Amino acid sequence: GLRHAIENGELEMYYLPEMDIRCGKIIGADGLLRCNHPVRGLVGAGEFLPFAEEIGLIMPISDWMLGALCRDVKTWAELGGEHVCLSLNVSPQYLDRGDFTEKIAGAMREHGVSPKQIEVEITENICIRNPHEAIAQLKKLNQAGFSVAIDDFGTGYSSLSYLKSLPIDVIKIDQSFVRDILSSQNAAAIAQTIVTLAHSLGLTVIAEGVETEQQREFLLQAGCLAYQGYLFCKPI
Ligand code: G
Ligand code: MN
Repeated sequence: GLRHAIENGELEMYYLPEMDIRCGKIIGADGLLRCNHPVRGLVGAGEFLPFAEEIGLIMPISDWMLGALCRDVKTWAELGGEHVCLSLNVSPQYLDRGDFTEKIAGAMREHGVSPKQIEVEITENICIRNPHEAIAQLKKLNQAGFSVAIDDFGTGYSSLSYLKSLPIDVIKIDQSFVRDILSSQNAAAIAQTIVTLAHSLGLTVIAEGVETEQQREFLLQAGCLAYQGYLFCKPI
């Protein structure tokens, strides 16, 4: 089914808004891939991307995502939307490809989109598979003007020392900490520490998976300035 998903037009981009935690203004959106399968319905990326990686389909699928994201950035601007940054969730295999930066820069030139309008989101684990290669790739992206976010922060295996050497701009607190923020002192302490750490490093921090007003309030008190999650809306 996956092999036919692209030709059949089953791939779709959904966007989960990212908000200023104080005023609720939309500052960006997390670009999430879905497969709208004729029988299974809407399938989340987590369910099919591992297979796509295994059978070598991650390249065409990621190429499709990149094109779709650029088109959507342009459409948003043409409709008179305020400047927001859409994030592209990049799979490790796609980043490993040596020409990633050229690829993304080429797609943006083709669609007339500026690097300021796209943020590249990677999970921490990318960094440990091949740290030297990952650092080199991220530096190239950074030099080309793209901002880079570390997704699901706190759940991977990366060493804190990567934060020192990686040219990243944004840390996204994993939703597992946010989910337990009011019921677990440990989760609360970890979330608070990530916020403090990020700010000390001069990075932006976004809390993921915020579902209740109480969680938002806690994060606001913790000094977190941005969030995403079902409290505002589901991916649209
Ligand atoms: O990879 P990343 O951590 O960005 O994963 C985003 C996934 O988490 C998406 O599939 C999205 O639908 C889901 N998600 C986003 N916000 C929430 C939330 O507030 N609650 C729950 N349960 N899931 C969420
Ligand atoms: Mn993400």
